[in-house]
Amino acid sequence: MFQKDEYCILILGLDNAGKTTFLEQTKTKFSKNYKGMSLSKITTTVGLNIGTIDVGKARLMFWDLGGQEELQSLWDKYYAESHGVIYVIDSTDEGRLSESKEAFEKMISSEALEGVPLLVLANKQDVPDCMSVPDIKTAFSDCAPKIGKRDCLVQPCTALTGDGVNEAQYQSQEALVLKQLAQKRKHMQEVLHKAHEENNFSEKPEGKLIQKMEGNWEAHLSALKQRLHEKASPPILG
Ligand SMILES: Nc1nc2c(ncn2[C@@H]2O[C@H](COP(=O)(O)OP(=O)(O)OP(=O)(O)O)[C@@H](O)[C@H]2O)c(=O)[nH]1
Ligand SMILES: [Mg+2]
Repeated sequence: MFQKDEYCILILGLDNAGKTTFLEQTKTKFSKNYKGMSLSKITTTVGLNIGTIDVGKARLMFWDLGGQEELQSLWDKYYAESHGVIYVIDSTDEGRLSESKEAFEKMISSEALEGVPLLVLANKQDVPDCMSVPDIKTAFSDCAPKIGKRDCLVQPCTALTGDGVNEAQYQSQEALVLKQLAQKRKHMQEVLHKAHEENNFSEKPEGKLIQKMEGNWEAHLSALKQRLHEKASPPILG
């Protein structure tokens, strides 16, 4: 039977950033016949909202967590299970941008999220004079070393109207494919190295195999990255 690839995506960010609005908007856009709650009726999340959508061959399961300070300590319970993180920023709230950056830095410092692709949404772009994507990138620029080799994209978004929501989903799906490839590659290498050790080969038999595999993998990866970057504003890391 045909089974979809399933991915868990965390939606994180400070309270009032627009995470639940984004999730509801996403469900409305991607699920036929979904009659969502009125967006104006959404109140602060105490606990967790879950939503599932199908995009192409992938099934994305979103976990939208509460962003209030005392709820942020619960975020890391979900890290180990997640394949991607969408981090939502309120672009109208310059006063809390440094607080948001601190929460972001703490999150990406967690070992459990190593290598997990990140999608940063500069939300509420409908509000005049809000911070732009370049403004937010500048403010977050010193996070680059901590982001490391992870894929990290910053996208403008208006969860309330749905602008940018399709692109956001597209990006996260592509980023997840990258993650999956990276994991496969790591696994293959581990298997090959183990085989080498167990058989005590005098010559490294896996050398060529890994080279071949890496050749394919790199080609696939760069093609995906190309597509990703064509559709998105440049990632934090060039
Ligand atoms: N103008 C504007 N307002 C938005 C947008 N997205 C969300 N909001 C508003 O921002 C407020 C907070 O939205 P929520 O979705 O509840 O925020 P949250 O991040 O889930 O907050 P917590 O659950 O407390 O962590 C609500 O009043 C939303 O209507 C947007 O794109 N534009
Ligand atoms: Mg919420």
